[in-house]
Amino acid sequence: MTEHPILTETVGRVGVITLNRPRQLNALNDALMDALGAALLAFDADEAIGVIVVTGGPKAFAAGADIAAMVDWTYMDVYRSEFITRNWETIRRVRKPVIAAVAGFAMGGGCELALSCDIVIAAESAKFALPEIKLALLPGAGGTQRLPRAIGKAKAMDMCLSARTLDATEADRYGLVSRVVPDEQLMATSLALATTIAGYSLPALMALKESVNRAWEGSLAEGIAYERRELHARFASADAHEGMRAFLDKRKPEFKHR
Ligand code: CO8
Repeated sequence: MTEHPILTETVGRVGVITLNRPRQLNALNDALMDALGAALLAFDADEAIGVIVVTGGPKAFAAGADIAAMVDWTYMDVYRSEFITRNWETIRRVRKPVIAAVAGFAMGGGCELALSCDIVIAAESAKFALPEIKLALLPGAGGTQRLPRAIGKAKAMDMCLSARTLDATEADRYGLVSRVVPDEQLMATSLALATTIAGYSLPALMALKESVNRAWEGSLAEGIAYERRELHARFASADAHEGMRAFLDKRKPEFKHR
């Protein structure tokens, strides 16, 4: 029997979505992203729900896009299938507040998923990185646009160009997360916060969320469209396929273009 890539439950007026590919550290394949999008839209439309919490497992929130799925994709594959556009625009359409409850790895697309949420609660074990450059790829789900807005250009460039990982304390200091809590308190804190917010007027919450997003989005749409084409173009490069293949083979990549 195939596992469902996400699990959903409701706790009072809070809709909880749990990413559920633990053996792949919740790598974000199309099935998971389609299910996540559908669950977000269902909770957004559900009058009994005021706030949505997205979480992963104790080891990983999500380790990024599924490298095993992407390794043989060509430029035409990602261009024609509208890789990312199809799923990630859904997250932006959600009008209710979305809280990311992050423990363990939030890498690549996983970090970008957290950045797409309205509030990020990090467990002390949380680790954030945009390591796509190690695969000769680049962040393609808003990372190059949202990260500089969240933590400033200098720190964003440092993270993206070096692929280095931030622990929860550093992420908190940089303003990448809203607060840090002990791992065992992650869900209780996130649910308590979500329950408080869900007690407020929903139309006011939605207007407030939209208004805050206006303040930081600016020309985000143009930036994201540009970023996406650049990520698609990576699939025309031998280095990207070598980077992904080397990861799966558990060896050091041999890039042609250095
Ligand atoms: N894709 C596919 N499988 C993965 C991924 C991934 N991103 N990450 C981990 N796995 C798999 C591993 O291959 C391994 O599988 P197996 O047991 O079959 O060998 C299993 O999960 C456990 O992983 P590790 O053994 O590597 O666990 P470690 O604790 O040693 O290391 C790390 C954990 C550091 C997180 C490591 O797994 C890692 O570096 N993962 C890759 C992180 C990465 O490069 N992420 C970026 C991917 S590219 C990307 O996100 C582009 C964004 C585009 C937009 C997103 C659209 C959805």
